[in-house]
Amino acid sequence: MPERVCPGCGAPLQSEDPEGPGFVPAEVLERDELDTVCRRCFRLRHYGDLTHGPPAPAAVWAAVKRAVAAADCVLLVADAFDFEASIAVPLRDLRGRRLVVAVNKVDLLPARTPLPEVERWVHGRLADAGLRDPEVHLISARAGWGTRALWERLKELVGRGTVAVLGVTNVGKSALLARWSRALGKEGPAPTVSAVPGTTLALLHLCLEPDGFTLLDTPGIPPEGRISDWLCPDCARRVVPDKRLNGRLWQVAAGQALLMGGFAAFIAPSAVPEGTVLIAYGAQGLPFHRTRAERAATLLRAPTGAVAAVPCGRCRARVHADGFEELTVTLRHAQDLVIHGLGWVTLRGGPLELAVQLPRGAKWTVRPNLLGPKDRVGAPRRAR
Ligand SMILES: Nc1nc2c(ncn2[C@@H]2O[C@H](COP(=O)(O)OP(=O)(O)OP(=O)(O)O)[C@@H](O)[C@H]2O)c(=O)[nH]1
Ligand SMILES: [Mg+2]
Ligand SMILES: [Zn+2]
Ligand SMILES: [Zn+2]
Repeated sequence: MPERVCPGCGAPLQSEDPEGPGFVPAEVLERDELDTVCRRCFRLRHYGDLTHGPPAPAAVWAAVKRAVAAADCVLLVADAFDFEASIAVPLRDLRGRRLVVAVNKVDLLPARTPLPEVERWVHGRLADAGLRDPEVHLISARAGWGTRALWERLKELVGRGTVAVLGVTNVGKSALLARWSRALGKEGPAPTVSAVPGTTLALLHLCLEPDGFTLLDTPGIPPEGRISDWLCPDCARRVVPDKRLNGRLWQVAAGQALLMGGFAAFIAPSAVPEGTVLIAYGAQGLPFHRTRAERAATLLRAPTGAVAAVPCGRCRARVHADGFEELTVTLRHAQDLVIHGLGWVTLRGGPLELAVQLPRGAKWTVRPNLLGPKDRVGAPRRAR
């Protein structure tokens, strides 16, 4: 008999180790019902709590390599909110493969965001990352935008072949497959979707139409330096947006600073060109706090509750463990400074030499602005 796997996370089902992946009590496993999912998936689906952590990186890579080897087409899923962190996959390994990029979660972008402009922006960012002119689809697995067209396109591309769905953790790979699964009326549990990074544990094969193509859901690749990954589920819920983004305006003035929760401080220089504005984007649950420049460093390190409810005491120990890095970033008009797994600020006016304080290990990127009027002049980009 072929090995039975959990239809939620791909882990082989077993009833020996209650703490291990794929656990189902023996009597449930024996009933051999279609809707059986493992204990971890059951708890994630019904209570949103996690019984054990993400899969080991070696297991993730093994699954991803197997999926790529079996694929006629690779569907790389990226995240519109945290784009740079979400394309931190070794894109070079995918060269020579039929590749389609789906940028998910576009429902988070402000209403009236011109999507053709976003699509051009995505092409520019991918080209900077070494991927010239891949096929790009802007989608929302949650709202269902663009998902049907993407389905039809994949069908056209692979016929009865195989599509490997890849990406970093938490971009919504399983959510997309779950949406297709529901739309096509597939019986039995869809892949498990959760706010916790590392939900999918192993390769999951899905065939949603008779004689249709095979989809491979894969465990997400863990990106480095994404702040939202360092947090408990409660703090993560405050930092990862769930509603449309709303820019918060800061008329930058000398001697002032802006704090994003207890995570990042942006400190204005002593001379600021007139009319310089920073627009800050982050989840609604992430408090933004304006203060005097000389108070910024202290407030950033202040105990939870002093200016921000995030990170909580427990997360703070982890986030602040290696101290803060202090850097100077020169931003030009229409550039974003993105803090991976947190949010970004867009500059209008300037240029501006910002002093930035970040937890050591957090990654950041300067990029052309995602939202708002575009600067047509090619702006230099810097990343780390
Ligand atoms: N706003 C928004 N959230 C989404 C969308 N798609 C997925 N999500 C959320 O993103 C989170 C991660 O979704 P998953 O489908 O579990 O992500 P994944 O890429 O399979 O993650 P791993 O299995 O950990 O690699 C969940 O909280 C989803 O509700 C979307 O289109 N819009
Ligand atoms: Mg998944
Ligand atoms: Zn499972
Ligand atoms: Zn926390």
